[in-house]
Amino acid sequence: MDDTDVTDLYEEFGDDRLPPGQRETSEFPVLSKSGTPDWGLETWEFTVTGAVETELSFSWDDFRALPSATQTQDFHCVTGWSRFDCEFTGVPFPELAERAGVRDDAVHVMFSALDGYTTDLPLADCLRDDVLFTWGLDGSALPADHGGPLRVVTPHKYAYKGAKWVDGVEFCTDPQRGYWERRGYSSTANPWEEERYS
Ligand SMILES: Nc1nc2c(c(=O)[nH]1)N[C@H]1C(S)=C(S)[C@@H](COP(=O)(O)O)O[C@H]1N2
Ligand SMILES: [Mo]
Repeated sequence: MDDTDVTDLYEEFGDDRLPPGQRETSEFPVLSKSGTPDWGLETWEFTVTGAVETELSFSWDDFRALPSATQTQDFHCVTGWSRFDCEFTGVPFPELAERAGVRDDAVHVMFSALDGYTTDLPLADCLRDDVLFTWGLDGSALPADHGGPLRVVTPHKYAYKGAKWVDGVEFCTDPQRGYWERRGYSSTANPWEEERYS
């Protein structure tokens, strides 16, 4: 499979691959607000709603039939660790956006997840090929603790912008705030500007 290395995307934002105040680790810690939710692939459903021409709904098999990409990416946690060279496989955000047809009045995106987690980003921060709805990690199925069957990864943002167990994406005509954003974390979350808190 094609593997694109996007670990140089930091050049858009700063001089160093490791953002300020971060330390590199080869571990992949698990951080979840309330543990790993239960799910079953037979009942799993993913929806695309809001300011779109066509709202979409996918079963697991439908979702897995979408065109996918494998990318080597870095992962930056707001608590201070970064894991380099994660190999993620999944569906690029623009692929889904194109299928739904994003309306002109959409400006923001809200992701929702099976554990009740939500997180938000400006639309422009989502319309990037490196924002992936990910089901594969380092050549295996994404482990449930890390958000399997499906999570979002956002290599240009702190990792709380990537909803684990993602089950929906809503296009919004106004900015909205997600779970951590309502509790004082940055809406924009650019690691190279150390946008940790708002
Ligand atoms: N659904 C959901 N997604 C989530 C979280 C969560 O609690 N629930 N935590 C976020 C936070 S704060 C971080 S740092 C990353 C951690 O991802 P990891 O457990 O794979 O390291 O997931 C993010 N996505
Ligand atoms: Mo986090």
